[in-house]
Amino acid sequence: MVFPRRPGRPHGEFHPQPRQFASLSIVIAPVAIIMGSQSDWTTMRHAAETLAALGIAVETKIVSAHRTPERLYAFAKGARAAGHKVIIAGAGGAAHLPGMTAALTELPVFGVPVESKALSGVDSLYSIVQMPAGVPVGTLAIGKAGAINAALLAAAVLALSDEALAARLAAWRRRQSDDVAERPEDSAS
Ligand code: RP5
Repeated sequence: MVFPRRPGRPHGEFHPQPRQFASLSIVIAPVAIIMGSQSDWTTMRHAAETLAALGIAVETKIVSAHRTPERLYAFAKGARAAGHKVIIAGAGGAAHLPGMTAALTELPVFGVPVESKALSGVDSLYSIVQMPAGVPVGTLAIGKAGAINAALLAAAVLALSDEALAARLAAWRRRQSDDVAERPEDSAS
């Protein structure tokens, strides 16, 4: 099945994992990456790339809590039925997207505070991390590190029920360890 590019999806990113049901081939993306603005994509693409490296299908979408509240409601309410298992939500400034999403779905939501120009992402972090008891958002670090770690955390959740993915995640971490030199060199950046 071919999924057309839809407006509002940065780069039309979609990494399909087809599953065969009789003659019908459908695509399910266990992870949805949503973000408040196109400007968040430079950060959130690191989450998409990390998931792609682990062979996990993702759907990416711009969903703004402030500018497109109805899109947010429709997305969050339909997320489970769409086959998503984990949602990664990145936003900057008055970053209500992860919290509002978590309020509208029981799926796990990981929030990535995007580094804002005015306050370097501290505003984003505070907006996301201080959820009142009862509606959790797993909050990651500000910026690229948070986007990558959100993807790795999503992968770890999915790996609980997917042994092949658990092996890929373990291999990814082994490679990361292997890449760390024993001693620093003058020429290394
Ligand atoms: C938030 O406002 C977005 O998540 C973004 O980080 C921030 C700025 O958005 P733009 O003005 O760049 O669209 O909603």
